[in-house]
Amino acid sequence: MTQSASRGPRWAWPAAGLVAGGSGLATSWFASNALHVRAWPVVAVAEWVIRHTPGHLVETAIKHLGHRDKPVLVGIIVALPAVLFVLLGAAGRRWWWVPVLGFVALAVVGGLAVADERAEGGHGQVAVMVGLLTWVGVYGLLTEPLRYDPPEGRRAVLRLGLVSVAAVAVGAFAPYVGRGRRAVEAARSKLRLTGVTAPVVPAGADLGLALPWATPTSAFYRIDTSVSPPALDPATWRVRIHGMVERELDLSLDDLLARQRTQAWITLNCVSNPVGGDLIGNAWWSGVLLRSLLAEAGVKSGADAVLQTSADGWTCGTPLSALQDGRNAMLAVAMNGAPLPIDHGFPVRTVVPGLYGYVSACKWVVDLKVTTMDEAVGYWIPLGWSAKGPVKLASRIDRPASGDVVPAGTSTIAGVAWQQETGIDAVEVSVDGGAWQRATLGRVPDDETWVQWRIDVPLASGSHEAQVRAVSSTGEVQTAVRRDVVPDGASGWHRVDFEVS
Ligand SMILES: Nc1nc2c(c(=O)[nH]1)N[C@H]1C(S)=C(S)[C@@H](COP(=O)(O)O)O[C@H]1N2
Ligand SMILES: [Mo]
Repeated sequence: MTQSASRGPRWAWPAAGLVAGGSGLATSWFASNALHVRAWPVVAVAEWVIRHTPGHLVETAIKHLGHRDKPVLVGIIVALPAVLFVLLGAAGRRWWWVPVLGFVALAVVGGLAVADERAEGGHGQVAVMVGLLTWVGVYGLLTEPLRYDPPEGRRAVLRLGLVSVAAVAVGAFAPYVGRGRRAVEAARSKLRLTGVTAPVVPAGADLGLALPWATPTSAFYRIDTSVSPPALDPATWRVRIHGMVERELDLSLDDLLARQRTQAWITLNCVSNPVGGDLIGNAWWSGVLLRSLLAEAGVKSGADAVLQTSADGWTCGTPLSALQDGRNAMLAVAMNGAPLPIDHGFPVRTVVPGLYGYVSACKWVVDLKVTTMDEAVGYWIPLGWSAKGPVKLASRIDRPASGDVVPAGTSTIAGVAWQQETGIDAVEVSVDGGAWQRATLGRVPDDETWVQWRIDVPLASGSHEAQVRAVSSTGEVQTAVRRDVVPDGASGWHRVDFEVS
């Protein structure tokens, strides 16, 4: 190599950086799949960002990006290195060591994020190393023809093309190796759960006016910190119930299924649900009551909480009382008559009516430690959320929606109201600031679900506004005081503005 070398076409260097970078991501993705490591370094970095973002920022992200928050985050976390790959590749034209140093620095970031994944062993670092070796090796391979004097441009282009095709192939083939999500999806579809029945909507519960009373699984909201949900093999899944108990339990799925089963309609909702929001759903859950499992283990006196841990290291602390009183708190194996979808916690998750999901509804649950409330500090608590999360009394107008234009005459206003475990006694609607009028309620099997309501009001043409408030079965009237979702759930009346034509 001589100093006077032209080093080939200028664009070939950043292109080599980009293709080498992409190749490393592809081979590390392949290694993660082959080694059954959930946290591909890119995923690990994305999850690290989520984990270290204060609660109200996560909240803002959910508000502005809706349910696209994670695709957006992964997009950013892939786009950012892409820009770096291009810059590093270009710099390599003059200083060979810049891309090498850059690749090493990126690998260190990935390695630290993987190390910070609580549920991941040393395997994750193998994927990081594979990626780094690919980066350096492929970059060397792609730029080698450019280092001759005169540079062999055609050979460089050929290599760029071949390596790009190979990288895409490796990336695309990755999900087919190892016991990844696809294999678990197959095991899930083969799973036959006896005693799990299809949901039958109780007569009179669905008023047929707005959203369905029973939320279809496909429309059920999803909230978790996992960028790549754990794909757990039902054949090897186990849950351990330990801590302040007389007899530790260590159960396989078959062990769990051999026990007395329960089924119930339960409405689950997220503490991050804003007034009028849709982070709430009602499903038919099948599983085993936690109260009987805890009785079997024998809770020692002095315990007042259970620290739940998922396969991906997420945790939540649940008051023992909510798991031992009469409610249908369960380890659920099925949702709406079918095995839990992977995204909703397959093969087993916890469902506790009356508590927000962040303190109770552990998906992919693998560990239940009976302990005390000050020890059971879950994932969200240090990020600014309240340690206890009982569901607040709330209601929502689903029809009309804000901005709707409805025909003149009698208008139907309809929606839902909820306070699981407490129950709804009445729902009241005020139109254009007028007197509160009682709505008609749907019938519900018990107080563990939301309640639909409707009211018919004659309205003249023009702009109108409607507000709703619920009254609980203890006589509490839903507060008008507006509170943000942090730290323990939103409050305030939902209002819609609409036109009558
Ligand atoms: N493993 C795990 N379980 C989890 C979470 C999580 O991030 N990881 N999020 C919780 C929160 S905040 C809610 S509201 C519910 C949502 O359950 P869904 O996604 O099935 O609707 O799951 C809970 N269980
Ligand atoms: Mo949540």
